[in-house]
Amino acid sequence: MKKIVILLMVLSLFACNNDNKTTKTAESKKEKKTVIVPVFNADSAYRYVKKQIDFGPRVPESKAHEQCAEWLVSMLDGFSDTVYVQNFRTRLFDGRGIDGKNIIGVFNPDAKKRIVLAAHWDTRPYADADPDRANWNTPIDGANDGASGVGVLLEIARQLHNRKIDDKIGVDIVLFDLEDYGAPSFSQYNTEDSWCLGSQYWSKYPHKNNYSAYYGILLDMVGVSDPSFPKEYYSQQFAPDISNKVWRVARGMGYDMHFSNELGHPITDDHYYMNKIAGIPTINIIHLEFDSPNGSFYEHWHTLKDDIESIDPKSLDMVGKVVLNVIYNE
Ligand code: AHN
Ligand code: ZN
Repeated sequence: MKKIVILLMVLSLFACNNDNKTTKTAESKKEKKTVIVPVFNADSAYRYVKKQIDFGPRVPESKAHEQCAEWLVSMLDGFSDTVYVQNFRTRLFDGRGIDGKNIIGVFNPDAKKRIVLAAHWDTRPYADADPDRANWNTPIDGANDGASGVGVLLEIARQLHNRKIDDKIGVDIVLFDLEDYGAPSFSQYNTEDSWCLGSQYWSKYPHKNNYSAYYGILLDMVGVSDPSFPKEYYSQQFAPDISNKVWRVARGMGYDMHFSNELGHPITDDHYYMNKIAGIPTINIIHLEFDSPNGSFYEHWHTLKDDIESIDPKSLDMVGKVVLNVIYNE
């Protein structure tokens, strides 16, 4: 775990082509940036996913939720320059008041150009998509739905700690709470704005006054085998340049089978509110299936089978490597 292999990459993305002169000038040399991108460790990310699941379902206000929060804070504290714990109180779909906790790790706090990386760390209290209705009120492990994105981001945090990113780039890792407590499908409650309560709160009241970022990347359900990441609809609406850039990098790395240029369905996820309320152009890297019976989500979504068996370290690796490549080449 202490050993880090360094990969040398030459960035050609921003190389300018409008120079037809045969002599190389100092100017044209400057346009090529040599960047060292640290190597994402899939085993480490996988352990971070497993660790979360071992706490039990992280349902807000439960013991497992509290213990997991403590662990996440200590991890980000070890990796980042500053950790913010944003405690907030909000309302659930049924009007009940509930406490939540967004956890934010900040790298290079003084950099003006910032990138925000996000995932949700809470898990759904209802397995309301389970084939067995007796399970509908049972909380889920959320291995893919929640833990996968957080596991990748923790490994990215570890890499950011080991190899400092350019001083001009600030990175904020935001772990949202209360993403997955939306109105159950078996209830009569209105689902509108009942999801993503942590990101709605943070988008209204960011951890720092006047906070903004150049762009954001949300990771949701990035852990299944042979994933398909079409360009999610809202990402393409709100942040087409970011979406296109990330997909270009991914496809350039040989992941074109997984990062297709197809347009995916709109998903009301944390990035929606980051775009709508905070005004940060944010994309969602989310596994979506066109022929899925449950509205484009993966087969074990919101069922008791969203457990560690659903997680393939190769997928965590792919997503982690793409995000690291994007941010270190910024
Ligand atoms: C809707 O189902 C509208 N939003 C769900 C977003 C989500 C739930 N992502 C993970 N779990
Ligand atoms: Zn969910």
